[in-house]
Amino acid sequence: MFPYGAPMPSPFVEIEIDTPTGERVVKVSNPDRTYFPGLPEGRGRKIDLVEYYLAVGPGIVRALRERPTVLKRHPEGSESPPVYTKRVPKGAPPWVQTATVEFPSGRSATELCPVDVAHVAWAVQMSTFDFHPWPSRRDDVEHPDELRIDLDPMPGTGWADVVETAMEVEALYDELGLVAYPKTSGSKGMHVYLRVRPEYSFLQLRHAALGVAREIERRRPELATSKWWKEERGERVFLDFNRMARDQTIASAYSVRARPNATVSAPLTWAEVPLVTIEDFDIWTMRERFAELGDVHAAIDDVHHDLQPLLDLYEHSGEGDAPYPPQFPKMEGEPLRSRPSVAGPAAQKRAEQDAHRRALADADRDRTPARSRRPPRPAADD
Ligand SMILES: [Mn+2]
Repeated sequence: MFPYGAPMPSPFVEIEIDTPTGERVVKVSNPDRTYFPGLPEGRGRKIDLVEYYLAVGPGIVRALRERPTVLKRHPEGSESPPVYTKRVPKGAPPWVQTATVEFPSGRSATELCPVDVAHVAWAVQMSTFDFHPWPSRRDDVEHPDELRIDLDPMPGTGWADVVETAMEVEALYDELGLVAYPKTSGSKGMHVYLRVRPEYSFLQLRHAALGVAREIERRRPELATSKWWKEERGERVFLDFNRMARDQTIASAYSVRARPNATVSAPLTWAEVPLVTIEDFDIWTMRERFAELGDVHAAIDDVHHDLQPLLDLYEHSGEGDAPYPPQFPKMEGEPLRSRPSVAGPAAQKRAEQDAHRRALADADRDRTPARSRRPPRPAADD
């Protein structure tokens, strides 16, 4: 049937998926390909990833719905480097929804904009492991509705410290009448999400994240830090405010991480936070949990909060803005982007020259043909 020299057809399965706008058929090629070689035989295949996402469908759709989404793909499996895909390729099925976002350079990208679980399955066919949605939605991309506090354990700290820091964030929010939602990152840390009214700028959300980070540091200086420079962080949990810079993203709830045991970012209740570990939730245990409990973040869209109490924290800190990540041009309101240990008149001069060069390069880039430049990548650790 396939004579010598003729290409073997690649195996595939077709999955029929009901959506609110009709049935979609997603073709999954090479369903038996191993994506997680660290899992037992037949537990970490491509088709297992598809079936996981279908099993938590309402949860992953709630996390991604109407959000421009960057796909973190691992075509060669969990042990290979990721490919961050911002642009939906030509040849996507006609029902695939997109959203166009603009970058400071003036360039734009047409990103996947999931509206149902068929979009998620199609992304997994494209070897997507985790989903990195914008904190805003398609109809108003410049006004985020999701404030994300990202807790990263620094060397010398561990999960217990992350948990303690998360509970401090919860105590602060509780005092302010804010209802927030915690989840494991699926990697090493934890994320705390707050729905806000979509009427604030990205800069305001960044300021709010900085306000929270500094307040937690003020309350628990031995436990938590808001310092951008690693030399100043010490053995503390870092509240990474730069995740709220425009065009920075983190892995969504239910996202599968490229870790040997296929851990996932697990939505939690606050009561569960002190009782669990990252490893409690993988593509198999989360399926069981979801079948039993459903989405424990199902109410996240019910209340959109006023951001002002957190903006007040930022103002009261009196410290102004903080440095941005290295790939950003000099940003409005940003202080000297220079490590304190090298700060001084000479460093000041160098930083000003760097900023000048970045500004020139940025102006230059605006005249450069789009395809010659790569978009900034989300940071690898979140
Ligand atoms: Mn993180």
